[in-house]
Amino acid sequence: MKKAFITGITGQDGSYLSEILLDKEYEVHGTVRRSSSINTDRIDNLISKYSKEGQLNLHYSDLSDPTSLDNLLKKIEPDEIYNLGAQSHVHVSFLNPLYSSQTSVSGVVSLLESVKNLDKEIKFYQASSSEMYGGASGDLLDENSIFDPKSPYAAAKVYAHNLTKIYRESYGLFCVNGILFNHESPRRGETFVTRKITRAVTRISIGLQEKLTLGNLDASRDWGFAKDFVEGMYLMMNYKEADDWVLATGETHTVRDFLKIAFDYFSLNWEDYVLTSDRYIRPNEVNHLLGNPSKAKDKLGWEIKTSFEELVKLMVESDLELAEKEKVLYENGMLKPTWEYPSSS
Ligand code: NAP
Ligand code: G4F
Repeated sequence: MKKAFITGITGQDGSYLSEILLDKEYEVHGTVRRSSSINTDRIDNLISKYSKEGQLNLHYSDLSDPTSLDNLLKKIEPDEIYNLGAQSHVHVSFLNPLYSSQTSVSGVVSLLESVKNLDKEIKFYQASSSEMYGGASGDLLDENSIFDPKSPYAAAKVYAHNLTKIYRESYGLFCVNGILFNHESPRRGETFVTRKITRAVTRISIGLQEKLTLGNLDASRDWGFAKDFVEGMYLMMNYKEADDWVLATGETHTVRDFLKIAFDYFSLNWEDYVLTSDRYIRPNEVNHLLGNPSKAKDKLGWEIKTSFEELVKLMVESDLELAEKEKVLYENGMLKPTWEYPSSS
């Protein structure tokens, strides 16, 4: 039985990756941060199914704590490490620049040093990001495109990406960078723009919310389905050699395009409901991202199974179920309809 160690197991990608690895009979170990309220909702179904027999194990840790990570790696002796943990919200990284940077930077140094010192056979995956490109060129971006980070988040990701490559080249470690373009799902955090839209439109459609306030509607992103992308992580780690890989759909769409499809689902005109505010405008913006996944398709056999339109639909349908459950709480007087929700980022 192979053992995987995942930082960020409670996040969107950590939850999908755990499902894949548990299904392949891995023993999975993940780090969770202590918080005042329980933050394991994305993996609660997996905890119920797999933790009793010890196939899924959670450990308190934090990427800012090298000793804790090193102690865990010594104890667990994993075959593979997936470093998915990060303060992953780009706008928030302008508001908490040191914390956001330190999380990514300190985590990658600690983990790579531990691998180098403990066991050079351990494979290492780093969650790199299309944000590193900066999005100014309008080009089709691939593994050889230039990085031009526009946020504290992206600058820290460039550092982590470079360090991963440096440890691969300097010490012969199996270190992989997955440069993933935006990927979304019903498990996406509610303050990222896609989920913010699907939560809002479904609540609006049944009378629980009046308006949705957003920032830059002209931004365009190469948006795919998280489950498809996480399958790519597994393929990268099982390829014959470690490398840098772009995962993207090869299509780009604006925030307006996303709004139109989501509101059309309910035959609503998005312009009647959407407001804009400077509050959601970033100090520096990544305007346009479009990736070229040819290398991953050709060498890994990786493929996109879910189109942009299907992604919007599956997120809307999942959030509609959630909104209908919320409606019951409203009808029982346990919640009150709101102007909008959530109200930040
Ligand atoms: P996410 O849903 O925000 O999950 C982030 C995870 O990191 C959560 O488990 C979070 O724990 C954990 N975390 C945050 N700060 C931490 C710290 N100081 N120490 C340890 N863990 C910490 O992000 P995601 O969408 O799954 O993305 C996974 C990774 O891929 C991230 O590194 C992200 O930057 C990167 N990435 C994402 C995309 C995308 O489109 N989704 C694209 C490219 C790259 P809590 O649950 O306690 O908050
Ligand atoms: O959904 P977003 O916050 O995602 P962003 O900034 O592209 O970052 C995500 O993808 C990256 C990969 O490229 C990851 F590395 C990163 O961890 C994260 O997962 O914003 C997308 C676009 C931006 O241009 C933003 O300005 O949508 C625009 N936007 C417009 N109104 C908004 C809003 N974004 C948010 N979060 N909230 C708004 O109200």
